[in-house]
Amino acid sequence: MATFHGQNVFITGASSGIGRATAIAFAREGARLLLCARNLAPLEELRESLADAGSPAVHIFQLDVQKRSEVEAAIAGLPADWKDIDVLVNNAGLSRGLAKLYEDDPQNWEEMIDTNIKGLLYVTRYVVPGMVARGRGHVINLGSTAAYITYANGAVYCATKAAEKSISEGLKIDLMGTPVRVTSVDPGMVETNFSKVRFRGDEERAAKVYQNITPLQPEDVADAIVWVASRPAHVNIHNVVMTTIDQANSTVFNRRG
Ligand code: 8X3
Repeated sequence: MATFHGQNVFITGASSGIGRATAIAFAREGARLLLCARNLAPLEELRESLADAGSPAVHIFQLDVQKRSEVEAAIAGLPADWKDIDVLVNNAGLSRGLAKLYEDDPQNWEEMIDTNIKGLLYVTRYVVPGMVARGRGHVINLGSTAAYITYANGAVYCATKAAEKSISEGLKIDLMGTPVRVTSVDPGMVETNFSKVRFRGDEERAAKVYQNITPLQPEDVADAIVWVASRPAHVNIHNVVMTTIDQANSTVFNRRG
């Protein structure tokens, strides 16, 4: 029997990158998939391949995690057979800009703080009570090596990931006495549209980020997420810090050539 047979796995920001790869990885393990993203079209496109990969049921919905009342309503309004969430992957997140803090556009900060911190908090707030009530559940937050060492021109992005690290640690403490697990999966550089989003579509600048380096792929991170979620129920993996072989921490890279 597949590891996640009969379990509901909820992934935010599932339309691309790590979220998409995680959906496919859980589909292969037989999970029922509850997926949301700001754009519905890529989720619609993904639906068939998830079924092909082995997911017995997929439920998708449009959600911007930055909007608290919409998050609350969407989770409260889930169909009965999707309400019992076993695994929550708080993946939705983004970076905007790479600039000196004192010169940066504050709009960039709003988007990162509202998505990476507040969005994660809202989803967690409305999903975790059900996990506690049912006596089962696992929250997996997407962190970053940026939480551990701040890099140049990335003060606010790094701060949002440092906040995610504190939130994951605090949530684990608050869940003591319950069987609900908390994990922060903290990758370094991953080849997704992360840099394209950061540079607002500037493909040339985004491509330079991954130049002369072998970055992690979204599937590498998805693999770690499924691994932490498939440990025995009494095992809580707190953090997975992972980078490509060409990265030592958030500031040290081995660029060839
Ligand atoms: C993503 C890692 O170092 O590219 O969180 O910002 S980094």
